[in-house]
Amino acid sequence: MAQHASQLLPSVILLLGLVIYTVSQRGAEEQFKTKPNFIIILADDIGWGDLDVNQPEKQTNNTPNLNQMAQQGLRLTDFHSPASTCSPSRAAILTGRYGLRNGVTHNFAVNSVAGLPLSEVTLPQLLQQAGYYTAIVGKWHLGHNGPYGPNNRGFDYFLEPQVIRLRRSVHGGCYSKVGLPLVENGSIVEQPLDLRALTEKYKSAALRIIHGARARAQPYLLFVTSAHMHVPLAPTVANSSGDGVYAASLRELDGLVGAIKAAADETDKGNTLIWFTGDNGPWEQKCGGSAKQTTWEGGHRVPTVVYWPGRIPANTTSSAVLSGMDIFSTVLSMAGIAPPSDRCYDGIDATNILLHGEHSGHEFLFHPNSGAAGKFGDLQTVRAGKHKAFYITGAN
Ligand SMILES: [Ca+2]
Repeated sequence: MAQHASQLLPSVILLLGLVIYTVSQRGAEEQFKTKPNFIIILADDIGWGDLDVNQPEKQTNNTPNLNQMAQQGLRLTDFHSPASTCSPSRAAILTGRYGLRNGVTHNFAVNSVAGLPLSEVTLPQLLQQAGYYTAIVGKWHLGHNGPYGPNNRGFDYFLEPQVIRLRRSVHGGCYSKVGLPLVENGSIVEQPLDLRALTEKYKSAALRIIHGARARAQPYLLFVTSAHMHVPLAPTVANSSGDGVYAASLRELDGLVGAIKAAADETDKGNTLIWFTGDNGPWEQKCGGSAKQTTWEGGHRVPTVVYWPGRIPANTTSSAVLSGMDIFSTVLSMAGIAPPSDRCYDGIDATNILLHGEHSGHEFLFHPNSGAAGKFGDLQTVRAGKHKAFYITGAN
């Protein structure tokens, strides 16, 4: 009898293993069905007023898709980038922490050896660990060497024009002839990159990611970090000049947003959150002293629209004081993921503001110096309610 039982044992273990595997697969599939997808679109150097509906009196029509997204979702009118330049803002968005905590207070340069400190835990890392497919399409700017690249910081996939390697051409200060590489998962796939064809590449990669994740029934994080509206502006519309180039670039960015939204709606409408915002304000040439790098409003108040049909009430506006750092806490909360408890976070969970019409944002929101004056990263401007105190201003 004992011998008979011992002969049966391997079969029983095998059967049990199959049952556990099947149940766990079903469990994973059920989980995927309920986990929302997240698309975060981060424009570069975009101005608050570049969104048509933020300044209706100007009667511009450069952002019809974003206008429609605002009409079908929530427009946040008092939303601020966490810093007034690229790298510190992106680091804070992905970690939910000010640069003084996450270590990124300056822009990384072509000769920077490191990047976002490896001790930092990123939003894509946490989502990836929870079963999400994670992808970044566009500018990374948080370290381009060795372990500091996107694949090692939580992204399964990246497609990045390495703008950090951009150098001015000697031809009259123009940007026309640069050896800019397009990098996909660590390999150069095009060099020099044709900037005028870049938006189409962003679009096809983004749509491939959305459709691919849907085909696998896997939730996803798609982080689209377009180089629009950062110079050099290179819209596909030829022969533009002056303001025409800027407006054409804006319309191109808006078209990209529209294509991504259409793909999200087509594949998983009602289960996909789209959050559009900017990494910092525009160049000084566009808006005078209140520009990127400064802690004046133009430096960090960015156009922001959040869209989730069926979950976020349509055609709503909130003036809650919010920050790009809140994306970290809010997305994790919606995905049912708790961030590591061994560190402090500066972002807040804005779920109730997005989904339930609450209006209580940050009681205090600090704006770090981003190169205009004072020490990089120091919090020397603070917002409290309708008041804002400057301790060091920089440009006027
Ligand atoms: Ca920027």
